[in-house]
Amino acid sequence: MTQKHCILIGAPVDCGKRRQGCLMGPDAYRTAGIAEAITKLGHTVEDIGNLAPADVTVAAPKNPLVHKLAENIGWTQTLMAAAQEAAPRGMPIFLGGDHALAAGTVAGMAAHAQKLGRPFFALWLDAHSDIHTPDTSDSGNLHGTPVGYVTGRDGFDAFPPLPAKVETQNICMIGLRSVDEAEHAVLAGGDVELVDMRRIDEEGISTPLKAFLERVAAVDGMLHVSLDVDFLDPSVAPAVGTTVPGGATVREGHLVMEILSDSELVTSLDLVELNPFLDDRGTTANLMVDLTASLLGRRVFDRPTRDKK
Ligand code: 6HN
Ligand code: MN
Ligand code: MN
Ligand code: MN
Repeated sequence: MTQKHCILIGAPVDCGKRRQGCLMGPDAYRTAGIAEAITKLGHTVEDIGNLAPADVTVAAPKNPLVHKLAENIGWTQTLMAAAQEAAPRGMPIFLGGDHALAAGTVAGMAAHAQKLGRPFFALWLDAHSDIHTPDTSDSGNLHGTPVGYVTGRDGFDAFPPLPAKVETQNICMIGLRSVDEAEHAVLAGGDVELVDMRRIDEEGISTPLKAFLERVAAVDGMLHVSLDVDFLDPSVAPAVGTTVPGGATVREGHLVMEILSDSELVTSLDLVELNPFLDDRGTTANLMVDLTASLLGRRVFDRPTRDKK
């Protein structure tokens, strides 16, 4: 694959939910050798270290359950700027941190795409759809809201204004198996491409993924991938607070990454929800690094040209 300049951006976001531990994520990826794995594939790596949230003050949220609103907004501001600073120089890889960070990373990457005049797409690899608003969330945990924010739903008035809204028809969610009622209500009538686990069981994971990638390629789109640890089955990726049984296998995870790699369409990546405190001797951190390596070109064998499609 073409050589990339990968920019590692540590985002120790831990305010998107109550259970603590994701703040250790960036260092767990470094310990698992993410930079070395990427370098070995022939790419260059720059690690800008860990960022900190902007200091903001906000009025009390309408929904009293909402947890750490100001800190979430501060991170959104910081990461939106960091994404736009890094994107012109290479491929940003955001080391999370919980999924609340995607409000900033996705909004920032969408703003960058808009500047270039290119369509922007997002692939959400997750058990959850994360399309709540602070008002519809019944947990008050804002890691369940980043898709709501970037698609311009109402209820984010205290957040930074969106520089570029992400079109719902440009989003594909793969791995779904836990969708709240309020989320179901928006998704069922909408045009987000929804690939739940049943569809994966029946069609295989490559069919819907390749169909989505064809749409991205057809318009020379930029593609952001947001990989939540709980996309994977908890038996192989235990280090996450929101485990849902019946997730993707190790091979399904790698196959997605290998197909994405072949497509050469991915321009940014989030690695989110890793809680090293819950890990089993680094298993999950290592798996996430291996998946990143597959996305960046690691192969057992190259596929013979005659097979290529
Ligand atoms: N994640 N829908 C649940 C909630 O609390 O709103 C779970 C959210 C999970 C968040 O996957 O990053
Ligand atoms: Mn998520
Ligand atoms: Mn999730
Ligand atoms: Mn919920």
